[in-house]
Amino acid sequence: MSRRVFGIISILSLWSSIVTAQNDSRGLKDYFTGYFFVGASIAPQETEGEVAKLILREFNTITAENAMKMGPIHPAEDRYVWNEADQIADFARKNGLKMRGHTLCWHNQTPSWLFLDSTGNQISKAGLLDRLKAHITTVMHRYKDAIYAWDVVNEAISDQTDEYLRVSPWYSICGEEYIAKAFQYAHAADPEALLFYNDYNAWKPEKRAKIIRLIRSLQEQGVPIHGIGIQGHWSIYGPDEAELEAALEEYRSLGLIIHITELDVSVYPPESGRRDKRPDEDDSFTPEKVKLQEQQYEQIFRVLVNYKDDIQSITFWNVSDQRTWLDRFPVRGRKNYPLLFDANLQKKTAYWRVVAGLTGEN
Ligand code: HAH
Repeated sequence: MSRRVFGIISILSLWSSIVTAQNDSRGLKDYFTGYFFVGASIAPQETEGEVAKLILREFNTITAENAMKMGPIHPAEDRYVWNEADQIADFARKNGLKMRGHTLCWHNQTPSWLFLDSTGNQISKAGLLDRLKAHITTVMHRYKDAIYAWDVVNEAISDQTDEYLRVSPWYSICGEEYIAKAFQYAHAADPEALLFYNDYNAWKPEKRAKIIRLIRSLQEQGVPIHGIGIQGHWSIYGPDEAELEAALEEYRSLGLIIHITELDVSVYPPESGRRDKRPDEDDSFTPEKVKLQEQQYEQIFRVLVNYKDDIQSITFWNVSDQRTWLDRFPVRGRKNYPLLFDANLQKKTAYWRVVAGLTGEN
């Protein structure tokens, strides 16, 4: 072989190995280009080390799992704790990731001072709304340059059949009005931010009807709301394709941006009450569960891709099976395997089923 031909072959083979290496480093964000942003909720320590590498390879959007909730970030009326939230926002800024803010007004993980006045009695409606405004304004101003979309109100709808709004302290003290107020304060704090109402079980017809009622009433009042956050806390046992499609059809008719905000596919049937794991309960990831999860992820993404013009972003709730909130909820101490990466941060078979659905590859 002449030196010239040898040289050309070497260059070609080098080029092809570079292309292969680049292809190998593709992540979900690359497969989903042209469909939606894809991301995960994270903890501050995940902005470093192996998990950070995985996040940067796979995702182009993040959410703070807990660090921006009212309890952690605003533990006393005149004190904000910024370090954990800052660490996550800085990770997004430094790496050019999009970021969703979660969450400005929720009934859980609230600080103990919030609903009490200086004498320890329940605070007045005017007092609580002033606090809500101060909180929303301060937090949104700090992260204006990093966060493009906020879950303004989280989980305000009741799960009870004969009840519309959840009877939380927000509702008991302010009535329905706190919801519109939260959106108005948020819009004033950052007129550019996309503002979302976010809730779970949003695919269920009964809850869906209440969410639609709330959003339509906000729209009729001229309240600035731009999106619906559908928490995807789903399971290998449901929802099925028809149920998801019916929900997405109805939500898209509101003319809002749709975000799938908290996606995970539990390997257990849904349970409402909290409890401890029973000693005899098998919490291994059996071949049967593996198979059902592959099928469920494939089916979910088959539907979501068909709604790519309405869905802007999909966020997994946690990164990998190494650490997920579902290891504690609703059953304390029962291991769950709800994500696309295993406990060693490796891609699961369900990952490849999702990718194959997008690209036709295996
Ligand atoms: C979500 N609630 C919250 O929005 C999020 O902030 C938290 O980290 C985890 C889950 C979901 C939820 C549920 O699926 C069932 C009952 C209550 C709450």
